[in-house]
Amino acid sequence: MIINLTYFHVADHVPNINPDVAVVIDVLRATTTISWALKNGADSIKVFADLELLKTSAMKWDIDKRLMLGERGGKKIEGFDLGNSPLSVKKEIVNSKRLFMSTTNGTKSLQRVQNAKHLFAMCLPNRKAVAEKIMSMNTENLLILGSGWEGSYSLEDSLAAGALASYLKANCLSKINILNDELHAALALWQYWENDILKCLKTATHGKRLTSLGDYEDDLKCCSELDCLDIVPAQFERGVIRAS
Ligand code: 3SL
Repeated sequence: MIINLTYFHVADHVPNINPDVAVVIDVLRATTTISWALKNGADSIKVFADLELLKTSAMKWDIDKRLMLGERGGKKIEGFDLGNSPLSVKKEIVNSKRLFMSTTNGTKSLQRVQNAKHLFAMCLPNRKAVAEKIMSMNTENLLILGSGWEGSYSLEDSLAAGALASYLKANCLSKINILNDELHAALALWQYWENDILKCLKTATHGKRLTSLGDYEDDLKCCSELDCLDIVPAQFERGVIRAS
């Protein structure tokens, strides 16, 4: 068996195909927040690129069972229950709730590949869990999609794409075929930073952007942890993600 892997930096780079398996990465911070929210008992997360659609959809849900998460430019949106910090989705807040979520880039990437047969959200904490899930599926083609920042490259998403490819190459019985230069570069990036992930996140433009907005040290630490979460966030219906 062979698994063909491709990686695209941002949603707009993805060709018009409906992949078998897609993995979306937004290390800082959407997919890290999604993974922690599900770990802490959130029922599900519905993702939106558009804020008005989010509000309309949320209003139809029982008020005791819903939370609105919104981030733009790294900050919580006024009027929303939570922003986009993985530290804010505590058990006592999100347990058994439906989360309605929109972020600057991550939710856009999740929407871009929502026609994939299987769609997973990955961050560094659940890299191993997602990789093991893929290895159990007999897939032939895997599309990895980063989120970047407003259409441009981000270091931390490429680092995580390289981390996933590296795990698959080391552990999968199938032959792993790296199909594009973006993923070769991501693998090289992983080899360079794998022993100092936090430093990589702090070096990244988006890490610096967050740091300039306030005290995001604990967020960066949380987002840099590797293989500590056993949660695999998977799309169950269009735009809705649950733990699988
Ligand atoms: O771009 C996104 O989707 C967010 O994850 C950005 S932030 O980390 O909340 O600033």
